[in-house]
Amino acid sequence: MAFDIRKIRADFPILSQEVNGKPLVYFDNAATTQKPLAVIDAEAGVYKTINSNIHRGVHHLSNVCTEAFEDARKKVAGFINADSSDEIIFTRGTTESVNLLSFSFGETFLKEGDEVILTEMEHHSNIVPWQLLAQRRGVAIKVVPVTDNGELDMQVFGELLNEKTRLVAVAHISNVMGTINPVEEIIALAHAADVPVMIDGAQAIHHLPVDVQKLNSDFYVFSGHKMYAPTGVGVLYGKRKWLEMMKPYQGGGEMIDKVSFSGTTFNDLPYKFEAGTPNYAGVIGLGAAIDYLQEQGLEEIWAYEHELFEYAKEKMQTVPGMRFVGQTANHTSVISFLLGHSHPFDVGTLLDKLGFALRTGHHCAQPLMDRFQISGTVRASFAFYNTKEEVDRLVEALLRVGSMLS
Ligand code: 7TS
Repeated sequence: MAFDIRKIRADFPILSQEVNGKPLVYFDNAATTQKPLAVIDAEAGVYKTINSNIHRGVHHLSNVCTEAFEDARKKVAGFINADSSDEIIFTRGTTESVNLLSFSFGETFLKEGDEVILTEMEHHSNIVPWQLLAQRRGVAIKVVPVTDNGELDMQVFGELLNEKTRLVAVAHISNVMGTINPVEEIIALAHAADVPVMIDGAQAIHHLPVDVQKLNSDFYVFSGHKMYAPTGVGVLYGKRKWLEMMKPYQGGGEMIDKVSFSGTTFNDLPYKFEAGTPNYAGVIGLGAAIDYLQEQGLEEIWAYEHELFEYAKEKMQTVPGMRFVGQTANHTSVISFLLGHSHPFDVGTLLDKLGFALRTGHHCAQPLMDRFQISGTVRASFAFYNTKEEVDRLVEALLRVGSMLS
C-alpha cells in the first residue's frame, strides 16, 4: 500500500487547526499522540450503543460490551505476540503498570538486601515506584549509567548483575533522547543470571515491532495514549508463570473468586489484577487503534517514520548553535536539543507563538538531566502523520528563534 500522508492526516481532525494564527505543527508525540477518527468513533460508539458494565450482566448490552472488551484484549495480545491474552493486564497506563509490578512482584518475591537494577535514563514512573518498594522492603536500587553519547554503559550493567539482583527494569526507548536500548542483550544477560526483566515500552510500542516472545521479556508495559488510543488505558504484559505467582495489587470486585470474612480467594488471570470496573470504553478504543495501525500497514508506518526522523536530524543539525542531547546511532522518533545558550523554555515559548507544539523541561527524567548537567532540553518527537514540510518549517522557525535569542 502506498503511504498516503494526505489521507492519513485527514484521519486526525485535530491536526488541521491554527494555533496563534499559524497552522499547528504537532511535534509533542512522545508526550501523547493524536487520535484518528476511527478511535474517537470507537470510544464514542461504546457510549452511544453498547455502554454497560462488563462481565457481570446476563443482559444483552453487558454481553456485547464484554465481548468487545475481551476482543480488544485479544488484539493487544496479537499485537505484541503474547502467548495468551490471559497475559494482558489492563491498567490506566505505563505508570500504573509499573506500580502494579513493583507492588505485586515486590510483595511476592523481594526481601531486605535484594537488588533491582534500573538505568539513569528512566522516566520517573520507572524510578519512583521502585524507590517506594525499596523503602517498604529494604531493597537496594542499582543504576546503570549513561555514556556521554546517551547509551547505557553495558559493561557496568554486566558488573551490577549479581546473586542479589531480583529484577531489571529498563526503558526500551528513552523518552528524552530516543536511544533504542539493546534490550535483547539486556534480557539475555539477565536471564543468564536467572533475573527477570521488565521493559518499559511507552516510547517503543508504536515505533518498533514488539514481539514479547521473541524478546523473551518477562514483563512489557505501555500506555494506550502514546499509540493513538484513548488516554486512561495501558497494559502490563507478564509471562503467565510470574503473574500466577504474584500477589494481587488492588482488591475489589472482579479480581475475586469467593469472598468471605474467613478468607477470600482470587480470580484467574488476567482478572486477578483487574479490580473494579475497568475503562472498557478506552480499552475498546485501544483495540480500534491497533486495527487502524494495522490497516495503514505497520511496516509502512515504521519506514516512513524512520525516513522522517533521519530527515529531521540532518536538517536540524544545520541550525547554528544546535546541540543534540544524546547522539547514538541507534535512536528514533525523539530529538532533544539545546539552542546555543538559550533556555529551553524560551525556545519552546517562541516556537509556540509560531504554531509549534514541542515540549521543554526535564521530561520526567531528572536523573538524566543531572547526568548531563542541564536543567532541561527542547524536545521534538515525531509521528507518522508528521511531514517533511513540517520539519522544514521547524528549521526555519529555529533559525528565527535562534537569531532572536542570541
Ligand atoms: N515511561 C516512559 C519511557 C515514558 O516516556 C512515559 C511518559 C512513561 C513511562 C509514563 O507514561 P504514562 O502514560 O503512564 O504517563 N512520557 C512522557 C513524556 O515524555 N512527556 O510526557 C509524558
